[in-house]
Amino acid sequence: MTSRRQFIKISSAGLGSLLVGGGLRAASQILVPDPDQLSIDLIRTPTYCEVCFWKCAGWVYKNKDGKIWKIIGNEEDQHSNGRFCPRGTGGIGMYYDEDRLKTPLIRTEERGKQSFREASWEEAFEYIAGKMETIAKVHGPECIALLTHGSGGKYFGQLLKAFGSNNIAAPSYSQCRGPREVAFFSTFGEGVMSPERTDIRDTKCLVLIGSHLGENMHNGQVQEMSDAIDKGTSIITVDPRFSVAAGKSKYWLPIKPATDMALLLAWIHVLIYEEKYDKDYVEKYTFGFEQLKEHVRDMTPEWAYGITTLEPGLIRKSAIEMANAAPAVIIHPGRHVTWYGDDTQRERAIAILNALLGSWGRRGGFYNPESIAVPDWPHPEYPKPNRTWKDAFPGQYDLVSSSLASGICDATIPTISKACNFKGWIVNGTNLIHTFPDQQKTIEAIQNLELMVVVDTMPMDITGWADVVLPECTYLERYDSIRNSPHRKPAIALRMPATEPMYNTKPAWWMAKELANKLGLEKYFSWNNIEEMLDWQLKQVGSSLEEMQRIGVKTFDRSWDDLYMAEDEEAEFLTNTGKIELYSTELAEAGFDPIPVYTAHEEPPQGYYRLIYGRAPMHTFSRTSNNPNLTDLMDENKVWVNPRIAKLWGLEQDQQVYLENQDGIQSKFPVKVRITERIRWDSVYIVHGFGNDNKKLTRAHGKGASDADLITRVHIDPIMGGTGMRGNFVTFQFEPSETTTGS
Ligand SMILES: Nc1nc2c(c(=O)[nH]1)N[C@H]1C(S)=C(S)[C@@H](COP(=O)(O)OP(=O)(O)OC[C@H]3O[C@@H](n4cnc5c(=O)[nH]c(N)nc54)[C@H](O)[C@@H]3O)O[C@H]1N2
Ligand SMILES: Nc1nc2c(c(=O)[nH]1)N[C@H]1C(S)=C(S)[C@@H](COP(=O)(O)OP(=O)(O)OC[C@H]3O[C@@H](n4cnc5c(=O)[nH]c(N)nc54)[C@H](O)[C@@H]3O)O[C@H]1N2
Ligand code: SF4
Ligand SMILES: [Mo]
Repeated sequence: MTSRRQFIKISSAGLGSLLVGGGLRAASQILVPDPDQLSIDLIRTPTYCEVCFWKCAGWVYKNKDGKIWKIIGNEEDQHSNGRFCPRGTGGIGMYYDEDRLKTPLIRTEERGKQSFREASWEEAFEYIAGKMETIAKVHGPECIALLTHGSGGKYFGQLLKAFGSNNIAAPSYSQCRGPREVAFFSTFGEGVMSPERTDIRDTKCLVLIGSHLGENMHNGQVQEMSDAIDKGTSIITVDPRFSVAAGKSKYWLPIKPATDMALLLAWIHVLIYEEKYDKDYVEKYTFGFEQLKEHVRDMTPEWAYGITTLEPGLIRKSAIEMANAAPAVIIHPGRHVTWYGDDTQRERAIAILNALLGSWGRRGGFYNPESIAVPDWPHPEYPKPNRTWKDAFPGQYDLVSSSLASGICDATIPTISKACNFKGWIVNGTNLIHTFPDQQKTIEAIQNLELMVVVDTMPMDITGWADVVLPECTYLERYDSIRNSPHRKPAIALRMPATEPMYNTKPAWWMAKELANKLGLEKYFSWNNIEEMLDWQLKQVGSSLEEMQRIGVKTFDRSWDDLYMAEDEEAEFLTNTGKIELYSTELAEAGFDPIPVYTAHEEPPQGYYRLIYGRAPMHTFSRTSNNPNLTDLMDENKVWVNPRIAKLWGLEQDQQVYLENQDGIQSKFPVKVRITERIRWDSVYIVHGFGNDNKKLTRAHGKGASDADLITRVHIDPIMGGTGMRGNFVTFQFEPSETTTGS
């Protein structure tokens, strides 16, 4: 029987070990306390982690010299339950990384040459404010956009709104979870949210479709999954790759990539035609069952077999397994779901399956999360912008509630038809060169800007394209916005500085406030200092800065006893019909398929393999690629190749190859081959976040290959504008081509 020990263990007080990947040292080993230090007085301050977006709350400990020593989870925190993942434990490396940005920089040569001179904060702000004012005068303030991922974005967002632009976007929507949010909204009238509202703790059957928990280390979910495995929960994993989760699964469905829709429709067929769905729930709460039934009439497991290569028996058995567990079953919606362009529809199929099994609103299915509203410091009303990014896409994306980061990028390239061209970008905590697909397009957009500001902690590929680089201090050296993400119980968490910022670095809130002063917008930032502002905010929700500095996390009671729907509850859903829409009236009105349809995707040409990608437990994208603690555990990615294909090409284990895609674009750097049965023959796999091309990254530069270099073909989701990135195919090359631009 599988057990938690064999799965993955999230470190308890930083001393746990990592049991994947074989032969890896524990993340904590390098941080294990020096025995001499154990007796000394430790000073601890609260924080929440910035190494990924799960935002675990923890404690930062310092030694008697006042040096940051270790980080451990806060026991009160629902995101971490007192335990950090290997990346969070290694987060200290962000602070100690000697390659950090140290002072503001201003570009001296043409963009992208990466030549800068050091500047004072005053000079940097003068430069930025001057350009912003010119752009506002000539083109309108709306032509400045904020592209942001991470905590400090809140303050730059306030600055931009005060300036007159609402164009604030995160790649975690258009390159990540947007399709699932739109799909769940159109089905249930609510989104999945972050952290996901999946009740893995109490589930009896967890179905993972490409979602690779265990490599995707989003903490609370991984802990709940490992406990669930201990309790005998059955896991069903659909993945062309034998993932860590697949290794713990009752059923692994090694699907042919890009065909998941056929499997989902066949599962729906089995549940309906073998009468395994939750009849009471469907009758009481859903709309469009008869249409759905008719729609999937011929979508049998035998039909899906021809498309997915999955045995019909396996499709049937796995569907029955889910039905037997219902309603304590989760067809996990995944998180990074911008795959093939029909992603909102695939997510709709997932939502429909959950509805048929009655898992939405049920224990062991999806719970109803609650958060606490923390009011903003009072400020005058923001000016009303005349235009938004949506004006660049007339008649499109009506169902999209958040701004599209990639939409802003597209609308920066001047064309006659686009009504809103962007002239200035403020980029905060997002490495857009590797985050957006189609790098040439990103670079073309940047080359059309009149102002490009990058706020970052590290010299990354994106900072190389900036006019002005603003060095932020790390999350361990600053206050930040209050974390108030939804969870089983509402809670807040505080991040405060454990120490003074190193070098000439500053927090985002300070930069935004200073820029506001320069732009004559000081009335929007009328607090004297961040402590005053946070204390005021915290007092509005019955706490105070003093209390939060002491406890770090405060959990509140729910205002309603509605974590799950009550049996026979008369529930009304926030959809057009007030029901869970198996047939989506909203999609129908907008001219899209109201029930998901299977469409075939392009196959790799002869000699090419589909490029798929994912996460490694010890890294977060390029965010950690230079982190001294984490590069110690993994300092490059490898390309996973099936033995059959390795033989065909005469590839050896660890041989270096270049990958070249269908458009003749080669990886900037060579990557080692990992020959493994764990990947289908028709695909290759790499971990995202490597192949960085900034020479100032002494550990990460040129290590491994970037999947983003090779994603030149993008399949845009017509419903929500997400960028499908898995329709690219690569072959092997043994020499760099002339166009290879790595330096
Ligand atoms: N090809 C490809 N593209 C992808 C993905 C993929 O798997 N493959 N994944 C997609 C997904 S799921 C997502 S969510 C996005 C994520 O995309 P990003 O959020 O852009 O990811 P990172 O590469 O981690 O870039 C983070 C940047 O923030 C900087 N940073 C770290 N800490 C701080 C800080 O405290 N302050 C500031 N100001 N900066 C900081 C880092 O140095 C780095 O430059 O990418 C998407 N794009
Ligand atoms: N350690 C670590 N954890 C992270 C992150 C990180 O950077 N590092 N990033 C976080 C973020 S922002 C996100 S969005 C999540 C993303 O993580 P998830 O949402 O869990 O996964 P994806 O990135 O969508 O998908 C990766 C998996 O999809 C499989 N796959 C590829 N093509 C197909 C296909 O056609 N069908 C099926 N069924 N499977 C396919 C791949 O083999 C791989 O196992 O991870 C989060 N957790
Ligand atoms: S999951 Fe890990 S990296 Fe992400 S916030 Fe939590 S401790 Fe940090
Ligand atoms: Mo993501």
